[in-house]
Amino acid sequence: MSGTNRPNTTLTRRSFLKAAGATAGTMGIAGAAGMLAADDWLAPTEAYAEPEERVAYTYHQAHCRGHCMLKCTVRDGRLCLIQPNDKAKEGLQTVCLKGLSEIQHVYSAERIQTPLKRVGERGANEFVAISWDEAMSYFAENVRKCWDAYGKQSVFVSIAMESEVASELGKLLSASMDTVGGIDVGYANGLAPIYGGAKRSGPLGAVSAFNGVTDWMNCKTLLFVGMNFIESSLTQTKPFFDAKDAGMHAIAIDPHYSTTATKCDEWIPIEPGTDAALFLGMITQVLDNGWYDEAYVSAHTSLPFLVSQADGSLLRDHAVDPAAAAPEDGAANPFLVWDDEAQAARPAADVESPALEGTFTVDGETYTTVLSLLKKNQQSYDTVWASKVTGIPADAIESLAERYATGGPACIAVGYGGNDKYGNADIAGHAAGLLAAITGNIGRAGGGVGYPGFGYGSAGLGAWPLAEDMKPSTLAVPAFELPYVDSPVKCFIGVGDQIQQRFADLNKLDEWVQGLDFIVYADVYHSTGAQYADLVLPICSRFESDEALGGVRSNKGQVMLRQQVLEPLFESKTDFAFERELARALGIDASLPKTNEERIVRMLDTAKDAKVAGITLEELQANQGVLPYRAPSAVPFSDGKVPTASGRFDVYFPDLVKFDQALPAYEAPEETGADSKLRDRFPLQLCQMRTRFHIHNQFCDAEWIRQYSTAALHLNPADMEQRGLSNGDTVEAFNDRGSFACPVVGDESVRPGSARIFEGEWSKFMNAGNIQNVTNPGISDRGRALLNGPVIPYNDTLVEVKKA
Ligand SMILES: Nc1nc2c(c(=O)[nH]1)N[C@H]1C(S)=C(S)[C@@H](COP(=O)(O)OP(=O)(O)OC[C@H]3O[C@@H](n4cnc5c(=O)[nH]c(N)nc54)[C@H](O)[C@@H]3O)O[C@H]1N2
Ligand SMILES: Nc1nc2c(c(=O)[nH]1)N[C@H]1C(S)=C(S)[C@@H](COP(=O)(O)OP(=O)(O)OC[C@H]3O[C@@H](n4cnc5c(=O)[nH]c(N)nc54)[C@H](O)[C@@H]3O)O[C@H]1N2
Ligand SMILES: [Mo]
Repeated sequence: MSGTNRPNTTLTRRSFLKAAGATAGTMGIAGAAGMLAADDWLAPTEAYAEPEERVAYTYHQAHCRGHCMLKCTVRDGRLCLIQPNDKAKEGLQTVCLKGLSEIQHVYSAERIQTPLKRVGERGANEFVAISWDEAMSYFAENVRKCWDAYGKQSVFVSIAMESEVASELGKLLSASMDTVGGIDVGYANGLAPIYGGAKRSGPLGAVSAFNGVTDWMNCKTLLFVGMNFIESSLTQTKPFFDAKDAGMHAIAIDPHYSTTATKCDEWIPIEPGTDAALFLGMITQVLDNGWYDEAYVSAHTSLPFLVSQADGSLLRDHAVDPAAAAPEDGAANPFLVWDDEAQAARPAADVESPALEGTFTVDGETYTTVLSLLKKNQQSYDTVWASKVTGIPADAIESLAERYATGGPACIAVGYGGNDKYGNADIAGHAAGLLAAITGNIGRAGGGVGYPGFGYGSAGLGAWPLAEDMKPSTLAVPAFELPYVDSPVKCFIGVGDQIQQRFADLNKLDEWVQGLDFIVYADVYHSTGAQYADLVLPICSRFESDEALGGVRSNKGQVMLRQQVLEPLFESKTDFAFERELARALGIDASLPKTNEERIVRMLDTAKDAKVAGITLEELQANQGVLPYRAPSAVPFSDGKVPTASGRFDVYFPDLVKFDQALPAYEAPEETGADSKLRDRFPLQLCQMRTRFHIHNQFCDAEWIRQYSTAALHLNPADMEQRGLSNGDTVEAFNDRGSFACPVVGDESVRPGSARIFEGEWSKFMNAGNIQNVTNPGISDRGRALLNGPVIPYNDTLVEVKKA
């Protein structure tokens, strides 16, 4: 990796002369040069009497929920100071230690400096440096080979959330794309059908039933369920503490004494993977005590609807045609309820107080209300049962249910980690949504259920119009099943480190990877996935751009601009520049914008959402690259409109009758469940979670961050003692799928019977192997029938641990 474009070659003549002429009064050039010998490409900024300084604004990473707007000071070509952008909205003038660490991290030794072509065996990590021109010809040649031999869907594009504009790459190549990703959809699979959330267009679908963290000011009781907010939403924790100061009672339900649990009023430890049982127990308690809101249930939910005893379908005005192109909604084909006065089944909209319970005969068939069926269903799920499954004392479940139902408005904030990464997460989501629905906590200020978003709704910007035929191909196989099933995919393009992050069971993955024709890795850092690639491409960080403008985004109630802070370091390019180069090499660049500025202006000009429409580039530039949304957001569903088939909260799922899940029915986790046979050999559940120090695999290499966080397996001291382990020992964690090794640390906050680790650690920072060597790729048949497909049950993983 020699001959790269070192930044000190871009030193201006003026600053060079100044550096050369510096005297002992400042810092001598000899001293500065000595200090900088280890990284000789750094400009010796310390040596200048009058530094050349400028300020520019950009946004930082988004996946940690931060997307902080940063004010960056560049001195003599080097990034030297990072502060929050003081024009950002109040409460969003944030930066965390990850942002501050960028002063060092953008210059990390792990940056990919130049395009690299594999020379050794796949996986051996041996490459030679090539030019961008060579890289693009090589890329285009291999894509064409795949197109000719197997068709366009043989090229698969997988994109990290952080990459910019790279989703266009999938369209550009008409490639197969990651539509069913198996990640962050577990709870949503059970929640979204209740409020009509669309199929994964955002994490919880197009609409969420979470009101936004700023609405916690109206909340009296907050449940964090498998949500370590203080670490995984670090820069947006202020609304939480403000609400607590205003009297909100917060409860963390978590197997471990998480950072969030330490900041809550109560911590309720729970057996991993059993959230559904807790919610089911709470529902029974609420129903038995009549704590549900009858008026709300009658008017806003499907609980009064009539279920056929024969086949579990809902009674409608006329029979549903299974072959119909689009399903009929409640306006075209009303859902019926029982009208006591008329002694007949009538459209829900026409009956003010429908029968909530009872069994009725309509046209000779027997029907029961959803509520009656629920009460029957719940007979198996009393609090004693829930206590056995969750390990939470029955009286604690009872008081929790009472507080939630009677101490509202109450909000349930669920995590994308925790139980979301279990095959039974949809059942937990269904039960959580049902609990919120019967207590009237959806569509109400201070209520809500779902993953905690910031609360300004999304406000999409426009898009650059590509040529008509530039659409992704459809892939019948869910992306994460690619390694394990037959598929047409022969070429894998990972934008961001997808091979390590988006699959489980890395050893199995390895076999698949060896059989592929061509693998590309386009990333900022040389992380684990790079080692499998045939071609590695250097993308630049959010601080760098070859043009004055690098991008535009809309998030957390603001439109944000990425200005050029630095010129691209080394030979790196923006995602946009890389895509344009590739399109040019393939001769398909005609419909692409010529510049990033052109693209940004178009995205702003064609934005339709009233919250962002009319915001111009000039206005953004005049306000340090950030502007607040123009219209406030309302509490979702507070207008009484729910985009489900019935227009109400649909808590009964007729499509899942065949899986016995029309109403939530408990299912234990497959691998880690109490009855699992594997428990004898691998007694520890492996919990993988986030840390405020990393974003998945990002910042693992950042030296300033490494002072605080390096790879370690955390065990309860009792489990350490049982295995004869001491703090700092190198241990091997293993199961039948594989193993990894790293230091072990005793930690009282870890639940006995679990081992805990921060996911995303690069292989090179482990003593051996990768966390992903042991993770569970298993998926269920029911999973395939769910709204967003099955989940990768990362946390449903058992291991044993021994001294390495
Ligand atoms: N074992 C285990 N695995 C897991 C999980 C788990 O709990 N356990 N969690 C899963 C979850 S929830 C998720 S969301 C995924 C996340 O996995 P990813 O979606 O891959 O994570 P990101 O943080 O979005 O992206 C990380 C990559 O993008 C690169 N990158 C950063 N900025 C840019 C850019 O501007 N351009 C380009 N091209 N690349 C950039 C980073 O260097 C990094 O390699 O991981 C999943 N993997
Ligand atoms: N700093 C930082 N922030 C991030 C990310 C990051 O990588 N770094 N990643 C982002 C992404 S993509 C995601 S998906 C989110 C995830 O963020 P979170 O949803 O907060 O997920 P985790 O940190 O995995 O786990 C949350 C909590 O669940 C607990 N838990 C584990 N198993 C169970 C269980 O079975 N039941 C219950 N009730 N609790 C359980 C864990 O102990 C942990 O405290 O974070 C986002 N924010
Ligand atoms: Mo995620």
